[in-house]
Amino acid sequence: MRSFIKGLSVLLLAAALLGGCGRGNSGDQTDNISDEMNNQADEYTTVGFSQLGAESDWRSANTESMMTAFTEKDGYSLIYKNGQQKQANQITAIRTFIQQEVDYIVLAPATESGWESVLEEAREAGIPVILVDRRVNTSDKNLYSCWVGSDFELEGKKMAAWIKAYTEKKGIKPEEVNIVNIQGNIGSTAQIGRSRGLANAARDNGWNLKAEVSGDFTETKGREVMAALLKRFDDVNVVYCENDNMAIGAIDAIEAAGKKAGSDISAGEIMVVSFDGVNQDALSFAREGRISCIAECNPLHGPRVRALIEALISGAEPDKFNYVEEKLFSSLPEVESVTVDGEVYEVESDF
Ligand code: GYE
Repeated sequence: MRSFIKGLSVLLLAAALLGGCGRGNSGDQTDNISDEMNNQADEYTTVGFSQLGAESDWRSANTESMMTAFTEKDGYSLIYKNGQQKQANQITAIRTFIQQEVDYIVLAPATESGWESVLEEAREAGIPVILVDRRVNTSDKNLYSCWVGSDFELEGKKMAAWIKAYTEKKGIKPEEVNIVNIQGNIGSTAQIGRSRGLANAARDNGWNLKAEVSGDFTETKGREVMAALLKRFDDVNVVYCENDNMAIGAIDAIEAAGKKAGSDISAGEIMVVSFDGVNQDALSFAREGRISCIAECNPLHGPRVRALIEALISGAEPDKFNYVEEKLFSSLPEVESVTVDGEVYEVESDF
């Protein structure tokens, strides 16, 4: 199919060259457009990128990283589609990419389920799919070439280990730890992993996980959900926010209710912890102690996806699952490192 496009381009190019003497007359613009299209088909590796939305600073940084990794100067033509948080939009985008006969499809899926049919269509069209950030849960893992992103459950486990170490150091008993989880979009890999990390730790440590409510990874929803939780419970002392944007919203709600976001739980402060470490305000909050700890989630996947595509182009078979390394950020001196599954993770205080 794609060699047909190339053949067609050659014909169109020949026609354009033959008609070259006509340049400067009224047909000019059309000629330029078809020339451009031919060049694109011939010279560039075309990549269709279905991004799930623009809900957070993490997402914007991720989109930006993709845009700068796939430029024409480096031989790529990137077609970007924003799915606006809707899987249906992402499915339409993938179908459009298939019709456009792109060389590669990169998918950042909103949620894990419901991808079988469209990925099957991409496979039938012979277009490799690379997953970035979140995952899909198809039973056939050969519906995509490979994935790159974070180990979200590990992020959750590291955060839980930090909470455990901190509260122990401060002499707070497990049964006095009253946590609410402001979750990301339900069914997304980031939510599933981070929620699981906390729920398992709460069960194992004997903490009270009082509620789990989705804040859709947005600041507005984070604020709304936290305001409602403060009305529902008067003893919450730890707020686990599955991203920084929701943490910023939650802190707003805490302060609007006349409480203080901070780590001094025994003095009635409400400890907020979160994930990402991309939003500059959140990082400043962490420096000031209004956010007690942030588990880093690295969004700069553009060059990683490009390396995977280049491996595929060269005929290599990249690893199926490619994880990025991440840290914990906290300006509180009490916890210097945490150990999860036998691995030691230093807590970075200089960020
Ligand atoms: O943590 C959040 C974003 O999937 C890792 O999605 C991503 C998450 C990220 O909206 O801020």
